[in-house]
Amino acid sequence: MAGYADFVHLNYKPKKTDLIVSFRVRVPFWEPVNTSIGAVASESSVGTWAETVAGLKYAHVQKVAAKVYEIKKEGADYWIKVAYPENHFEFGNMSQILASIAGNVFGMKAVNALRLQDIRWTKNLMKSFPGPQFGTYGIKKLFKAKDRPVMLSVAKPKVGMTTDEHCEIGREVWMGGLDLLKDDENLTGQKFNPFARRVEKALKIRNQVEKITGEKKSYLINVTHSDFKEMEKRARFVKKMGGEYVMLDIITAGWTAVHSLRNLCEDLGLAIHAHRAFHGAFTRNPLHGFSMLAVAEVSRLLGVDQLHIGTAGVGKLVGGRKEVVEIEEHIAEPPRTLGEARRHYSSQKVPPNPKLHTLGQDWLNIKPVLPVSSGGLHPGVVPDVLERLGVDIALQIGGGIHGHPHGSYAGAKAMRDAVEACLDGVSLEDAARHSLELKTALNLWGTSSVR
Ligand code: CAP
Ligand code: MG
Repeated sequence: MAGYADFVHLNYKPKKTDLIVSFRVRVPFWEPVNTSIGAVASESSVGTWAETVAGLKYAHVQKVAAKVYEIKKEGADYWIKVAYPENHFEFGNMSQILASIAGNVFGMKAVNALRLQDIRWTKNLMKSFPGPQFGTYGIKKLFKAKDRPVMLSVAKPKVGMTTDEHCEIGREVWMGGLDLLKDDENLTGQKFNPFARRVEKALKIRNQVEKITGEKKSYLINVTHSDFKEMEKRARFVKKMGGEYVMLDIITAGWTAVHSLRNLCEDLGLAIHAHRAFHGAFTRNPLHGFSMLAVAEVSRLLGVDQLHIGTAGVGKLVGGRKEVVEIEEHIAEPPRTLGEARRHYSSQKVPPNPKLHTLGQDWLNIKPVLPVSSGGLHPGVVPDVLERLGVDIALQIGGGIHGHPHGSYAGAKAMRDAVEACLDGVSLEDAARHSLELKTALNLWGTSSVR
């Protein structure tokens, strides 16, 4: 019969048609290793605790069963690789795929902790998802930003301002030189700032600023709602009002919302900005949960155009340099640092990284996703972020603009002057000689990270 340990096959050679998952497993002291590790493959594919389930011996069931084919001990943990025949899954159904590989397994007593580190997708499974509509190069084209970061600011305070106050901040950051205004993750359609009124008023101001500056400006409008019908209504309204983007809190809304919104945005021709609020509940603990790298891969397959990935250790939120650069390399082209020749869009093969236990991936011709770096940034740390993540990113600064002593316009101009200084190879100190706004920001926050 098939006990948990029967799902361990160390001589198995994975096929191209196997989806591969790398897990970190903390085995309870009282559990034999192969039983604990076999349980991960069993409970995430076809098995259960009862070894005498007759159907487990059927050949066609075994054909879609997972197999542990590699086990490596590292300190107190085991790093394992599990192969899942792709026909185990329903093609095009991300919710089912995750219900298998990232479902009950996290709660099993057979493991003390379990972390899903990376997924290597099969060609056929990847092709069953939409991928980004615009992706990095479509977004950069919109703003004529082929050799610079896209620059954006989220209005602060996060929520509570009136629609007029919020939209006036939009005017200031657009006039101050940024490409995008952004709603905060928890601003949707509250009474004090109703959705439709905000969209209408902000886009009217955006049109005025475009005329004055001659520059393309846009707005990341948060359509997140727990009722998809309402979300659809809001996305259609954004289109009607001439917006180019919708923003979605992908984790609190869920993968079905992401996939459905992606399909809708194909019809509407709207780009999707993916905010990842709530991810820290399961990505932060290196011993247990689901990695941000895996979240980023799922987001790319479902087709968001830009995704928050962190600040690589510079800002206020967790997410160290190695981890964030690894994520960037999986959703975007490898970082193009300051001064490097522009890299053309190409299918992107990411090599495995044994140190991080990531599996590598050939992304075929699925468009790259524009990485968004945000969280505790200010003009003084722009060089650090661009040095770590390159220029093919979207740079978001909220408090570091609206906390500027001379207000949001000055804060936005300080950010733009800092970015331009980096692209011109000029130090911020030198640039500040010609920019009172940047000088004031440096006097207040210096060039070090916030806590
Ligand atoms: C940043 C932010 C973003 C975080 C999200 C905030 O504001 O608006 O939501 O960056 O984190 O609410 O904190 P500040 P991440 O610029 O004022 O910090 O980008 O890591 O997903
Ligand atoms: Mg926010």
